[in-house]
Amino acid sequence: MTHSPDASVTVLGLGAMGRALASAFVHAGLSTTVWNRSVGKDTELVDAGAQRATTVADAAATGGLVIVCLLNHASIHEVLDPAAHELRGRAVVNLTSTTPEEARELAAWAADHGIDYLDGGIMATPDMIGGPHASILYSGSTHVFEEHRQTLELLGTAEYFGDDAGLAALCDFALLAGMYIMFAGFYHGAAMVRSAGMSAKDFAGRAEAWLTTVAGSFAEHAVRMDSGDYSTSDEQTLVFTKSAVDAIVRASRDGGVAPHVIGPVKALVDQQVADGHGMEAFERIYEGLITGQESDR
Ligand code: FVH
Repeated sequence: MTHSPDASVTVLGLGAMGRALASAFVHAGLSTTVWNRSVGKDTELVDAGAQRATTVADAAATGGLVIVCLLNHASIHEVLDPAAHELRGRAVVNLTSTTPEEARELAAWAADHGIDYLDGGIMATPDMIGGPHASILYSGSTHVFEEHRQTLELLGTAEYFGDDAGLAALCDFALLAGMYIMFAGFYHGAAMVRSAGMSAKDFAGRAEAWLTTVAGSFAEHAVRMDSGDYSTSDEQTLVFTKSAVDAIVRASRDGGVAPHVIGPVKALVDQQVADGHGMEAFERIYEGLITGQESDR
């Protein structure tokens, strides 16, 4: 069930993202209270109609939905802990990036203080907020999500993953991991062609077309990954892939490019071949990534 957007919203944290969030609320006509640790970042928002709060407690006391967008997990506690009393009974949506375990810890802290907590992972840059390509993943309090959904949709598409507060952060970080590795792959390719005088700009168009095409096969790969059956009748076996990746590593070195990015892919392929899976599909390297829940691996 959706409701009308909230009459009032409070945004704690006015970095680049917090300002974009607050701006979307102000421009949608919501009564918006803003607070930031250091002064000066609220000027444009106040000029546009936002109300300035000088303390977190004052900001929290204004009522309505509370949106938190700070640097990290530690800064959330620094800001919210002293205002826990004022936040009792209120709905808080945290859009600061945290790990899933940090999000769960915040949900437990909120529950201990009578605060209704929803966690969110923003899949957008500040300039995208309020536009058609902004997406925000949520998990935690079902009540907060349902009650404030229409307000949250002013920021971007809102998707709810369930009442485990860590799920949105997990999916957020999983998508970001893929993004960083993809960009590093693009930089590696650009470094290779640079040795022949091709600019990164010229390479970018080719890389975009190629990566967009091959990304179309994710779902096909996922069938093997989910089933655990990596048998294949086509020629793209791990032995074949090893030959290709080994050659790419040699070509990189010949061109003066360090194997820092491609090297881990080679290591994963080599391990699967050494373990006797050479005639299975490339996707089997997925199994080599599963190490249990040890950290820093
Ligand atoms: N910007 C982006 O593209 C990404 C997109 C995806 C999601 N992230 C996450 O959003 C969080 C905030 O990001 P941001 O871009 O607004 O970050 P900054 O511009 O660096 O602003 C940080 C704000 O946090 C305040 N702050 C930091 N430490 C403390 C503290 N100990 N106590 C109180 N406030 C603190 C800082 O205040 P100030 O320095 O201006 O006084 C800013 O308001 C982040 O989790 C991204 O991962 C954005």
